[in-house]
Amino acid sequence: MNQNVHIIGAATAFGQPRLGVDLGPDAIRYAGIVQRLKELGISVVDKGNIRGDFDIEAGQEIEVRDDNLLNYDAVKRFNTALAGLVDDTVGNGAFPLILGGDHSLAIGSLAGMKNHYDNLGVIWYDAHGDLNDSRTSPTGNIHGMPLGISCGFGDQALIDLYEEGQKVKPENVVLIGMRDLDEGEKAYIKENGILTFTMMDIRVKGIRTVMQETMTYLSDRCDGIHLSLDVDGLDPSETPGTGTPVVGGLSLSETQLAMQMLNESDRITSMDLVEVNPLLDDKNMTAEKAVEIAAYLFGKKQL
Ligand code: 6HN
Ligand code: MN
Ligand code: MN
Ligand code: MN
Repeated sequence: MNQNVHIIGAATAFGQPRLGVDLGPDAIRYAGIVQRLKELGISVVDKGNIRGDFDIEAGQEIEVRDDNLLNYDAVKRFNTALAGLVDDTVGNGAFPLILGGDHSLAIGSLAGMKNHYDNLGVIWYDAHGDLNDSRTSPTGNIHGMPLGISCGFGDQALIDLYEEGQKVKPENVVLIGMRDLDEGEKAYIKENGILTFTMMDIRVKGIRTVMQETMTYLSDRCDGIHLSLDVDGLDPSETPGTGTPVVGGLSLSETQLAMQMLNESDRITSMDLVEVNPLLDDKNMTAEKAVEIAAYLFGKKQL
């Protein structure tokens, strides 16, 4: 693992309707992310939150369009800025740790990674596939679309964000923790043969086997592996502070084991840690779990 981490606060809520997820990066900071990684011997630079004309005002109207892509312009501008920061971070030899913020930020983080990796693998650890486009989305919320967009499916300007074309090949994607897939997403997974581990698969095989199969699958075909971890991949009893919780998820200890295995693989190049919403949380416990998850990815062990 790259021992040189740059934290990028992606304080966006534009991809979904619940304000507060833009406070996620600061909630994770208050839960001690910098100190915890430093204790593990990691060099950490906190680059702060993305600034610009992105401020969210309380009570602001959602930009409603007739094409089922809510807050389209803000999502596009925010992700263009994020892509540039991620690109520079990797160019400087650091590991980008992107704190969210809603999951639409993965459009920007994957676009920034593309400049450095032609065959980037993506582990999407989430209750959801985030593979909708404007036609299949039941909500119009762009946080349900970033993986589809990055694979070249959906709105062309979002696909071409930062750099023209598809950022990730669907055959380089692994979905883990799935339990709330929309019909269009199921069809996309089948059409593209995306390696998918539902919660049912995890209950049958165990997380250890699932992670082994994931890394065996990605190792040879990919030049880097990006982990996009949505805290709603865990069960809401573990991570209640998130906007779209789904019961029946992964436990913290399963997630710790998964992260430990990813640490040992030494292949992870970058991470999104997203959908922490302190306004929906109980005493910041979701941000604290997020810190614990990151600590295991960077080498924390129980003994
Ligand atoms: N997330 N599939 C639903 C939708 O609105 O497209 C939920 C998406 C949730 C997205 O949790 O990042
Ligand atoms: Mn999710
Ligand atoms: Mn649903
Ligand atoms: Mn997600």
